[in-house]
Amino acid sequence: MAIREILEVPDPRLKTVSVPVEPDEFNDELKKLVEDMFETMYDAPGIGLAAIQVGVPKRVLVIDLQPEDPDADPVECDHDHGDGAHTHPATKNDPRVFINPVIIEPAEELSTYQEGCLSVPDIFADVDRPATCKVKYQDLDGNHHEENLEGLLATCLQHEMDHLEGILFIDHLSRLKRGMALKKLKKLRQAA
Ligand code: GNR
Ligand code: NI
Repeated sequence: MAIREILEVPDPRLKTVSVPVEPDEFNDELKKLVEDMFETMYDAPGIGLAAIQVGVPKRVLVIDLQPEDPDADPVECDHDHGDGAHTHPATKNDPRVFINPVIIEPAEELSTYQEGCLSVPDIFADVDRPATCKVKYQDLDGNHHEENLEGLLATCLQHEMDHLEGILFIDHLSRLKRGMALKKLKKLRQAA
């Protein structure tokens, strides 16, 4: 496992349209990519990551809405496995992998979340997106799945799927707001 470098604006590679993972590519190299993506995302920390954000233009994304907080106190386990008292991390991880995802039914109803992006650090802005969506995707073994998503998971998946098309959340803002966001980012970088 390795933490990879996350590309940031204005890196032109973030505008790449990613290519599908082919049937003969569901192999150890793909598993290694996904492992590294999780490690990179947890380290950042973030709740989602698209492969292009680590420079790999493949239609692969990972999401975990409940990353383990390394600073949180562990909690006492509430049941006995016969091995005495023990603790667990405070939050449970829920790692999700979506390969070649396609949205088949976006809802008409929109919801608004304040979004951020590891490739646009320290900038946050409200984005409207379909509140729920049905997605089809493949898992690491190449098996096909369909699932209805809602809430933050629906939003995050759509944010990640935008990355696969070379689109960033700031591209959903008005020209004025996008300009202000990029100016703020420039200023923050100068201060750093
Ligand atoms: O960590 C992230 N948080 C987030 C918050 C609201 C909507 C989308 C996201 S995704 C982002 C990580 C990231 O940049 N993924 O591409
Ligand atoms: Ni992002």
